[in-house]
Amino acid sequence: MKNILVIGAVGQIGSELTLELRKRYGSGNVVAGYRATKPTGELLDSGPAEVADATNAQQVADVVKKYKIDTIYNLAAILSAVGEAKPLMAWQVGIGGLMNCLEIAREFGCAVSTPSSIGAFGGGTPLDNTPQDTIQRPQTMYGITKVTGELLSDYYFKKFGVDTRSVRYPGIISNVTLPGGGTTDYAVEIYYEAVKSGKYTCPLGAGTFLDMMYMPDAIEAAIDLMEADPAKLKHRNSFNVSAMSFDPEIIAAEIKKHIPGFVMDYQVEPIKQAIANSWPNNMDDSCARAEWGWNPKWNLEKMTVDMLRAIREKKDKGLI
Ligand code: AKB
Repeated sequence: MKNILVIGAVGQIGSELTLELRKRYGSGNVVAGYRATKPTGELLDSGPAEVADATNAQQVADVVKKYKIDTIYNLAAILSAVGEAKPLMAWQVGIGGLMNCLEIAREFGCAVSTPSSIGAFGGGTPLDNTPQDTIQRPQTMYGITKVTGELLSDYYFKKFGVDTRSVRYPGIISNVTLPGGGTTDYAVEIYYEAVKSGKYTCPLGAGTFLDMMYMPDAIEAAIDLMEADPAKLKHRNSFNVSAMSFDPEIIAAEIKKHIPGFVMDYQVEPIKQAIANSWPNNMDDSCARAEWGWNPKWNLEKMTVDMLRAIREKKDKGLI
């Protein structure tokens, strides 16, 4: 029986991951950990919720003890664009929070999953078919926290036997909880604006290719890796995973197939563009496929149909 704590349970990934984990492992066995914003709706009603700020070791330890937690999904992070405006906070949340989780995991025997990101690349990384093991010299504070997080997670596995495993997420696209402060957020915003107003001003220029993934695949990746046979894992922190790669022109063209009048123009935001330029155009995720069976199910065409359907439903209900 697993007892799981999701730190950052009201965030973009956490809100959907928590519900899926509850379906698989039982509602009472998955604690939604939050900081300032209490969960609402199904997330609150379907299982336990506790204050568990990653930067507060005592709070996290108290929840781990109370619920006999054996697995921590640590999703607390300040995303890339906000991280450039608030680098100290990005470090404190990303690395202060991770160190707390790793120390608590060492003491209480928990497994830990702390996602890395395409942001962990940069500064000489080959940008096409980016290998699993390659140069990682990112120039953003977000990237620095992600590389450091990968190294610390591997260190705690090798030195103390803490079962750490993680993926390098690309941009995650979803229709439940909005992302905040990321460079890849445009790929979510464009769907909402297409439905609401039929037009979108893109902060990244044409030709900016980035890896992306639809939320159901992102959740599957997180859970499947934690379920994988450890004997088959040659890598641990962190695995390249991707489902698709596109630039703004390609996603706009896909949306136009469903909303013919949709128009997009550009107002490039220099900070976001510089970050995106340093990230892979497309990653090689063959190690994840070989070592634990990564196999995404959603491509751009299927995802676009589902995103537009879900956002139209929200619009019809007056939710957006
Ligand atoms: C961001 O854009 O900062 C994140 C990421 C790719 O890690 N979505």
